[in-house]
Formats: sequence, C-alpha cells, structure tokens
Amino acid sequence: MTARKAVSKTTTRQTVTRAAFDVKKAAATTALSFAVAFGANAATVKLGADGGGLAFVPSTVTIKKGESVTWVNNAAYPHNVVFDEDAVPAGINADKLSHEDLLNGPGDSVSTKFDTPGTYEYYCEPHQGAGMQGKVVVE
Ligand SMILES: [Cu+2]
Repeated sequence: MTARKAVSKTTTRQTVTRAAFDVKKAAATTALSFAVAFGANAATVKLGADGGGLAFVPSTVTIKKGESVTWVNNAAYPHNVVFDEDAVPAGINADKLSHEDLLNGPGDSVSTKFDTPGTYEYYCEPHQGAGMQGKVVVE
C-alpha cells in the first residue's frame, strides 16, 4: 500500500478594506511614533576621535529631556563614561547615569536617558588626566 500525499495549494488572499477614517488623526499618530522612536536615541557620541585622540566627539551634545545619549567605542579604547557628582543638576544621582565598566570592544556602546533639564559633565576614567571629558545639556 502506498500513501499518496495530497498537494495542497495555499492561496493567500489580500482583502482590501476601504474604511472612512480620520486622516488627521492617523498622521498625528505617525508623527508621534516617529518622535518617540527618534527621541529614544537623540545623540550619539564617539568614544575616541577618528584620528585616535582621547576625546568624546562631539564633546558637548544638547538634547531634550526624556531623550538619550549613546556613546559608541570608536578609537583608543578602553573608555568609560562617568558623570561628575559635582557637575550634574541638584538631586541627580551621578552614579545612576554613569557607565563605569570599561568598553573594550570596537563598536561597544552604552546609553543614558536624561529626564531632568540641566547640564551634566562627565569624563572617561582612564583618560581623565588626558582631558577626555564631555558635557550633556538637557533642555
Ligand atoms: Cu577614554
């Protein structure tokens, strides 16, 4: 006895539904989604200049509150990102913003979200003596 396997053909039918909907509302929702996605990562800072210099590039970034800054290992690592407890807005815990673990691999990244307006200064521990420091301005 041989069993025969039936060949089934699956048909995918796309149904186009035409419905009256609020175009303005749809557009606003799309714009908001975009803003949120964009806001999740408002600025990127290179760890180490392209030429190998011990610097955050750019050294100062300005973002809106609720946005994040991402630091990406670029050159001359290891680096880290340590916020200065004496140079963050009052009541802010600098340790919670910091990424003290050294970034060793190319392209390694860390990010911090900022919810309180103000000026935040930070530095790279291994290269603090070489002047590797940066600033985040939150509007
Ligand atoms: Cu460094």
